[in-house]
Amino acid sequence: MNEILNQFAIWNEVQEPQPLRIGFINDSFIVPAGRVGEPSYCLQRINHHIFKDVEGLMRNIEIVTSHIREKLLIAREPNIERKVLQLIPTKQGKLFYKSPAGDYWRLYVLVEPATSQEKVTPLSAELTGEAFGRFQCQLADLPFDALCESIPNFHNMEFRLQQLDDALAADAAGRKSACADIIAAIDSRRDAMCLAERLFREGKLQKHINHCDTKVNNVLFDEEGKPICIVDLDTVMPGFVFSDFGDFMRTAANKGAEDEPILDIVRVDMDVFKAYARGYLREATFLTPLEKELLPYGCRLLTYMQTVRFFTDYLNGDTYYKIAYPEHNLVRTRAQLRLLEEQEKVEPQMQAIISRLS
Ligand code: GN1
Ligand code: MG
Repeated sequence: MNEILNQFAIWNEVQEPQPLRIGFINDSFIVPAGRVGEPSYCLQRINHHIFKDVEGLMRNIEIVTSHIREKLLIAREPNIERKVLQLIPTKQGKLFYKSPAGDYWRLYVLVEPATSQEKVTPLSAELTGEAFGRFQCQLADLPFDALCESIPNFHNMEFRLQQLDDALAADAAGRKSACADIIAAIDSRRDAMCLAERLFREGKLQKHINHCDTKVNNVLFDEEGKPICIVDLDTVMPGFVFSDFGDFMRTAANKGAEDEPILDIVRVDMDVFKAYARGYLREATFLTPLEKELLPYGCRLLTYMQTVRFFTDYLNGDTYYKIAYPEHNLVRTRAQLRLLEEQEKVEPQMQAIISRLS
């Protein structure tokens, strides 16, 4: 491990790296400072099986973090080092180090003191909405194609349905025949859910730089419970703004869990919806009228997309998502499908809230 650390251009003495048990995708280690007052670091091994273009991914992160840093500098913001992630290059000036073993490593300055949250309250949802709205706004003047897709077609609904169709045709795990109701529910919504891709092709809708993993645990909070920094930038890439809005609502504005087995618990949490939307719209001042109008659609879109992704993985025999028990992906699929139905019921209320806030 010291051999790896030694590749990076750090100037202070540090202690032995300690494994950090966060996230399922990369392996993270804290590298504590040798002396009080000097920076500590976060060392990460990037999962290059999921992120196949590490070079492109790291370039994305560098573009995004320097763009935000520049904005903060111009605004003469204090404590910039806590407000945007800072990559430490290697001594060769590269953004990552590829070890002789073929692993990819990167180093960030640790943002501290900071905490993260797994669950939202309406108050933290509003502050998180501001944080993600500000993040998108800071990046809104970057051309969307300045970044590559670190996972190609990640939030492309047409592509996700194609993957489902391939899984249905192969039926690798022999699970299809028992799932006719799910297939029918997905099929009846296909057309409506590919609207964004169609509007984009027709030139009626633009892409922006999105975070693409807008969960509350990807926001760091300060000692007073205020968001300071957006983290987990691996999936930052071009996309539709309402996808980020929708993915937060899918994960946070749900009274049940993402894999809730008791479907009657799954309901839209309108207090969280309202609070996040209020915070988000306060900061995301760059939205067009169409993008605002499509925010509730974004909630349905991301929930539908997750239904399709979990179901595809179930049909494939659980090859992508980690599962805790054999039917886990099926339970997840049904829970997301129920959330989608609940979102459809409250869509007019969601629309009314967005118009009131706009
Ligand atoms: C994955 O690992 P996690 O929870 O950050 C997935 C997201 C899904 C989510 C579903 C790279 O994210 O897109 O929405 O699971 N990330 C990737 O819980 O596939
Ligand atoms: Mg993540």
